[in-house]
Amino acid sequence: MQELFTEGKTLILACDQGFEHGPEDFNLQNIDTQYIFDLAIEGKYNAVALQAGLAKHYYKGDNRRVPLIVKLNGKTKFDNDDPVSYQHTSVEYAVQLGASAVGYTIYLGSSHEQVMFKEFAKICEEAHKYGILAVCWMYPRGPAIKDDLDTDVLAYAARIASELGADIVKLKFNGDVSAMKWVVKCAGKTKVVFAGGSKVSPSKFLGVVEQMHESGACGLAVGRNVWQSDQPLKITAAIREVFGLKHNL
Ligand code: FBP
Repeated sequence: MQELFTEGKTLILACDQGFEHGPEDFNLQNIDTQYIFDLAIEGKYNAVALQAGLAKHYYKGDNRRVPLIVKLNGKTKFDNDDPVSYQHTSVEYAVQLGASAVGYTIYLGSSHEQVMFKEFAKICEEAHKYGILAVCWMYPRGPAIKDDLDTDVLAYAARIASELGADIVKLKFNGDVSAMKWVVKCAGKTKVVFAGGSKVSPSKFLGVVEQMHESGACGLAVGRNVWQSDQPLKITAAIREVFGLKHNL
């Protein structure tokens, strides 16, 4: 079985977009969660991140070769002005499903941020009691946020995730390597992974991946730029190379 970290690095294949954005992100091939697991196994990903309902149906047999991150909350694309995303699945159930980690999204800057802070802090406590990790998708969004990619905002997001108890924080990347180095520092001992974003050309994406690596990230939690690609294993090999991981895929 693959481990959640390889030489301190982690590459997570995210597939919670069906919930967050809707099926429009998918096609006839990648809408099949088995396709995502096949990619994760062949691409030697350190984890697949998805909702419990998908894990229940697919996290069995050979698919267990890749560690599982179960998302405990989720919201739709219809709710972005002042977003809130409540916990709808327990840590205990994630553990029963075989999870190595649980994931939770916080919308820093929403008028509901306190609810999400409280839920996530409790999730960290429970996850650590079970001996699994807690991953925070920390997305500044809502009435208090003018620019979600502002360095001070991202640094604040990183810091709060760390102070709440996250083992890994997932952040968006603003393209300024020296600024993002500061953001990574603000996360302290919490490891930083960057989100992939909507699909761009492979060369553009890999240029950003190089900058992400240079910023001190321990990896990526990427979805669309991999599973929407015609050559997902080729792009995976290139990402692995940037992070200094073996890539004889
Ligand atoms: P992508 O690499 O496809 O962008 O996935 C990263 C991710 O964080 C997903 O885990 C999540 O569903 C989505 O982006 C959230 O996107 P948005 O910023 O539109 O809410």
